[in-house]
Amino acid sequence: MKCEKLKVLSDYNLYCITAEKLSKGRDNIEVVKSMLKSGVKIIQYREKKKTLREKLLECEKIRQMTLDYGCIFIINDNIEIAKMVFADGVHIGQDDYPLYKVREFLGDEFIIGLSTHSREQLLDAIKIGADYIGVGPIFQTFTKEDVCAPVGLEYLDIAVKESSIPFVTIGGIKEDNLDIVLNKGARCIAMVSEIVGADNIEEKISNVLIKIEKWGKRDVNSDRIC
Ligand code: 3NM
Repeated sequence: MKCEKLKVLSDYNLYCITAEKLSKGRDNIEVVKSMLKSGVKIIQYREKKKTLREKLLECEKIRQMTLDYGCIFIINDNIEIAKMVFADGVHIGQDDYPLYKVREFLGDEFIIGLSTHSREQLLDAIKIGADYIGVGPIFQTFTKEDVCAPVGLEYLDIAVKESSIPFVTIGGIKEDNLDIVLNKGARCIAMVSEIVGADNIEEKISNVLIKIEKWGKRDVNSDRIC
């Protein structure tokens, strides 16, 4: 079951992340609806400013919506909410609870993703049992407040060569520079502002998916075993 879900992360896919303050007046629910209608297979709920209660209520709705569409649902940081709404997984950062504690709390069937920004963190994430990692920020981004300086394409090269677990490439990725990271070997691409801040989210996702899927078709080794 988890292995099946992880295929979405190791294959050519768009990984969408919410950010209500960048969503041009639309709320998270409306944005997620557009993502689902556009065929997105994995969505992360990321919301820093709301109360736990508000986040729980939104996540309950999004859990049902993602189930209806067969979409994987990951929650950023809030491991308790992830457990309460039976999400598919969580995404944590280097300064959050240690992964072994999150694993203990959520169990083996939960997907746990960890943000990494260096080769050292990548190797450590594999050792401590992350199911997938974030690799970034590749380019400059203003979406994440406490983010480190861009790690550049060099770190992406390292992830392509050395990551034995699925990785999601993130940070400053737009429709316009997407080909650069795909050409380097990135497969699952995370975008925040480019998608939630688009005037027409469905049109934007459609354009982005066409590009990503084109690279998938070119890649004869596209079926990675998890
Ligand atoms: N994590 P945008 S960069 C949420 O490098 C997040 O770990 C990052 O937003 C990391 O697509 C990032 O708008 C923000 O640049 C990405």
